[in-house]
Amino acid sequence: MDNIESAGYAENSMNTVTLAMHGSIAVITIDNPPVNALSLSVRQGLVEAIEVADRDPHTSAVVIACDGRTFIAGADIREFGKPPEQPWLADVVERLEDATKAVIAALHGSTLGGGLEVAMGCHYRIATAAAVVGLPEVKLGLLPGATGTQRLPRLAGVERALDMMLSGNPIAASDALDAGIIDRIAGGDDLLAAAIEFASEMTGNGPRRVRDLPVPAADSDVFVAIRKKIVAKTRGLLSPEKIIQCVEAATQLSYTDACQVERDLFMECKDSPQSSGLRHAFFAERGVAKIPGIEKTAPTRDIQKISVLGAGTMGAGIAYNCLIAGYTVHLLDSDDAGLDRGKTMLRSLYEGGVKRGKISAAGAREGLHHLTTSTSYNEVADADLVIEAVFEDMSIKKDVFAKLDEVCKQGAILASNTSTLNIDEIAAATSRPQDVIGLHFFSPAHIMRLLEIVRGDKTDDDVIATSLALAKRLGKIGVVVGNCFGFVGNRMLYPYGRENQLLLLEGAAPEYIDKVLFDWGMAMGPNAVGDLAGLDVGYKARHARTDLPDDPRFYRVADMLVEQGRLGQKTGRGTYLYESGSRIPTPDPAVQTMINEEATRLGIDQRDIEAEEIIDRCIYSLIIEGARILEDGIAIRSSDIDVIWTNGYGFPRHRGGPMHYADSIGLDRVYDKVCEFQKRFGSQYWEPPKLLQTLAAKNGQFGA
Ligand code: 3H9
Repeated sequence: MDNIESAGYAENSMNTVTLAMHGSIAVITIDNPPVNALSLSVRQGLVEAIEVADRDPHTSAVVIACDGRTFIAGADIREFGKPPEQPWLADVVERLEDATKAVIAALHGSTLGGGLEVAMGCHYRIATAAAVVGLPEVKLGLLPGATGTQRLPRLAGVERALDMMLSGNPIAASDALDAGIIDRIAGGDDLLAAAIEFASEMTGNGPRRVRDLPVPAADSDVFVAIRKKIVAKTRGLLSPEKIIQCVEAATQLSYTDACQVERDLFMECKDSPQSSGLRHAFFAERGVAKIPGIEKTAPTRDIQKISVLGAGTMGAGIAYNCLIAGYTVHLLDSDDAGLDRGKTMLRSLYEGGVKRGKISAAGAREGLHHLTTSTSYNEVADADLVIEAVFEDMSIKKDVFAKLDEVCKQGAILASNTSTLNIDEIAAATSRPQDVIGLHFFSPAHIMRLLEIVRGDKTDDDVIATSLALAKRLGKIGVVVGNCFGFVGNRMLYPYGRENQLLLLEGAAPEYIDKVLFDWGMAMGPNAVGDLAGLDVGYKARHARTDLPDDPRFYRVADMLVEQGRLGQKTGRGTYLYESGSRIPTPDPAVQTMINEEATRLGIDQRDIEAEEIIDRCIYSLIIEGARILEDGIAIRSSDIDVIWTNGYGFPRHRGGPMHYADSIGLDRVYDKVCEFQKRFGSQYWEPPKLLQTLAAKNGQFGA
């Protein structure tokens, strides 16, 4: 292998792109860890290298490959917040395609976004069998902006291309081969050798340019149908509609004109607050694993067997989650009836998994083989991790942990799935508080991605590191939080729910509040959520507290509903009515009458309340509690709070999370609004936190 310095190129200034000869094949290699993103130096290096290879008389064909764990995983997302620098990626792609010699992309790992656009600018594509390819830009509020919206329909057809770009999900190499996106799957395990061989074969064929392929015909019905299909899912998101417009342009305009449409719409998306929110969410989720004082490589404890205590909905969901992640699981309940319920639920979760194609029938049978159940603690003795999911009651939890302390082997991790209770008090029931941690799963446990990892005062670092690794293996995002009532998520839920409850008394109908917040982007309105979760859950938690505000309006409506046996969906009646077996809420005039009468009794003058006030009071109450959580050191950083609310509480991801949302509107404006609410509604709930005041005064941000 020779460098072709004689031809004027060996490597670019940042060493991210190199060019070397393998016989007459020029191999351009990108090495830009961790994911070979298309940073400025890579774009420059690619242009320089292709120029050299193209004019070198000894070069017959060119291979583009990547070092490290993946081919190019996309544009460098960190550059999107900065002024763009030339060469633009679209020009790089065009330059590769303009080459007069065959250019072959050799794909391994994840070829995503701009990476696939580069590959589609090459004349041929070969991939390893394990490679995946996709255009995930939509997940970042973007569209494929380097000719991807024009190239993919030419290769894969309009409908397949729309499906890939609107879902953002990658597809396997074998599917990409079927769809015509790649030309060959490398047989052995030496991708480079296979790519060089492919290049030698293609030398005689020369370039085959995707832009010269026709766009397969698609009539307008295709676009009508796809818009209809995605409308409910995309709810006000900008980029899915723009992606459709780009593909429509591909079917109607010349390649050059349609590329201009793509360019303009890409810039609109890139500069939108939605994309900024989604990009923030992307990096925030990758930031959570960075725990000050605990290295990513910190030692962890070996977890093979997990005991789950409590075979209720939550316990069975956690057990299922652990089983499909490949752990050996033991499920314990106090009686056989409880265990039977848990086993039935586990079986039906497996059946659902098989039906949805998430797991094979053989996999389901195999999974159930790794499950044991018992009503005795003896089987817990050799568990590496115990996850307690019994009633949310401190005295019961203390009894359980005292028992675990007696029976569990030394070094076992003892975790509580408490959603609110003091983890240090639970740990104090054992002689080994260093092994105790909170693992707060969200319901349904096998679906919700969030895991709040609650570190106690004495929790060992390796217990935290093990919990983070466990979250990853369970397919979850683990966020380490401190110990206080409700931790981060539920602590913030209190003021949010409180404002909803006050708004009800002040005259806003439940269905109106829910619609306003749903339209703003929340997955569900707070009243529908309360009915789904069960109003008794919050009731019990509130009534176990001794520090509630002295305010007869505080969660008054929810308390009355529970006291009337209206617990939510499970009783067919909560804030709303539910027909038997239905989850669709119907407003109940009797509830409205009850609220109105209670408002009169409490001396509250009901009024018309604008949507803006509902949004501001609910969302700003979240923000100021988030600020207090930061002041108290309960969250490590504000973006962790955002991850919790976007993944556990249905906060719209395109708004980034409550703290990013506050940063995006400006903390001075947030502070002014909080002061206005303080004047209107009093200091009991609207005292601006010091942190907000300080940051607002210096034009700062929570996320700075
Ligand atoms: C695009 O291409 C637009 C174009 O169409 C048009 C342009 C004009 N940039 O996820 P991981 C970092 S939009 C910068 O933990 P994994 C990430 O932050 C882009 N950085 O690894 C993390 O850093 P740190 C379309 C990036 O193995 C580290 O890499 N492409 C980028 O679990 C490891 O990441 C995408 O949306 C990036 N593009 O998963 C793909 N990607 O260690 C986005 C990653 O400091 N990326 N980083 O925390 C992914 O989906 C996953 O990272 C991937 C690897 C599957 C590749």
